[in-house]
Amino acid sequence: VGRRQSLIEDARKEREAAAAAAEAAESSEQIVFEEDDGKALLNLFFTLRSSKTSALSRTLKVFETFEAKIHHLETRPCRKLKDSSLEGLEYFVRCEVHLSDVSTLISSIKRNAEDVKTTKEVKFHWFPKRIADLDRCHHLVTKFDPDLDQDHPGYTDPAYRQRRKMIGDIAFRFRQREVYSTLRNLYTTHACSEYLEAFHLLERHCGYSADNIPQLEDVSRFLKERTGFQLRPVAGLLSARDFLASLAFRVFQCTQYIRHSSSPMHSPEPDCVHELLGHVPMLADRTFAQFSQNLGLASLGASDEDIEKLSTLYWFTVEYGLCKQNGEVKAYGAGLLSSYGELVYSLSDEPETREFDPEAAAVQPYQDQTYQPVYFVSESFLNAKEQFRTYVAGIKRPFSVRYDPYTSSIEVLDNP
Ligand code: HBI
Ligand code: FE
Repeated sequence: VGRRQSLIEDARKEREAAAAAAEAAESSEQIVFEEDDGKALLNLFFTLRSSKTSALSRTLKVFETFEAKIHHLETRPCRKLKDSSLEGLEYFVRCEVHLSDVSTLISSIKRNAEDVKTTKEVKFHWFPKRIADLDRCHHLVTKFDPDLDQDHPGYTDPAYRQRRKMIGDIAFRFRQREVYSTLRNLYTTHACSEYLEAFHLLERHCGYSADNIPQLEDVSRFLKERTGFQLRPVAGLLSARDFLASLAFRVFQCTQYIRHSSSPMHSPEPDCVHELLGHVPMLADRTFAQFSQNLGLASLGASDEDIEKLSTLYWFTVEYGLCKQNGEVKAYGAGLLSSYGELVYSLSDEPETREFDPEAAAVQPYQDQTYQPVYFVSESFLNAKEQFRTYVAGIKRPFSVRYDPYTSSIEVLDNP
């Protein structure tokens, strides 16, 4: 018990130091998201096939990302894989993680490993310490839920259940303030000036606020007036080819659902937080909008290899790009501006940064499970746009394309 107590004590001190540092970095506004969320001891059993060469390093990266303290790690040759052509190792890992990271950590491990089994012991539970913390007390007891409990008097009444669902959704949406306020506090110091300018307009004119999710149509109308971009609802992640093609028409495919409430700070797929806080403000900048459309135009009819390169370029610019402004480095990538953790990380001393070069960025391996190991820094959007023009000239296509804004259509010109 003594050792346990001292571990808890250590963890608490670390968290307090981190919180104090973050607080010092902020201006006068309070930090709404407090990271002290309880700790769990997690036992993980899984198998990694030796044919998947990067599985081990990816798996270890997951532990690193979630700052898991590994207490024990053991391996043995795998006995279960019947197929003799397959070989692997069985792993047993015991580690200490934040309670709120447990489910994301496990699902990340499942992407690389097989036969994942887990057990969890809670070390201590987080509890609210100020009234704003009640945003995080949102775990419903489903016992008497009219949608799930057959004995509920409303179970067979669809109209009643529909009404209950509507009311329930309002309650859940109330928690939006947590993500919004946390990110908003960071923008002043971390976001580029183009982003900040548009963000303030969106707050003033489009219903951006901590307790409101704006309507797609209002935001789309705003963008249309600024840069001609419009939003189009999409049900989820599209293929890179389809997604890039829409950019050629200044159409941005925008998800409308919100991330699961059990994991407010993280979403594995794009959601409306990512689109509205990450992409939309940047699409209101003329140069950035033109750059985005040029990416789209270059993708039309391109080979699979070129699509792969263009989508990697998209990744290191539109999603994870950094840029220089008045001697400082700022973020303009949507993946950064919609993720508290990576936004702070990307501008810290930790990651490697390189000068943006389309040739290099198009083939740089990237991470979609943890923070990026490297970021590309552009001199300016104008500069990036010009560099990209040169890059596109090197892509071979038996035809060229031109966008006609009067008819919103693509003209295909055969090359002589
Ligand atoms: N689909 N709906 C949607 N939203 C995106 O942001 C998105 C996508 N498909 C692919 C993609 N982004 C990028 O990773 C690039 O491949 C273009
Ligand atoms: Fe995105």
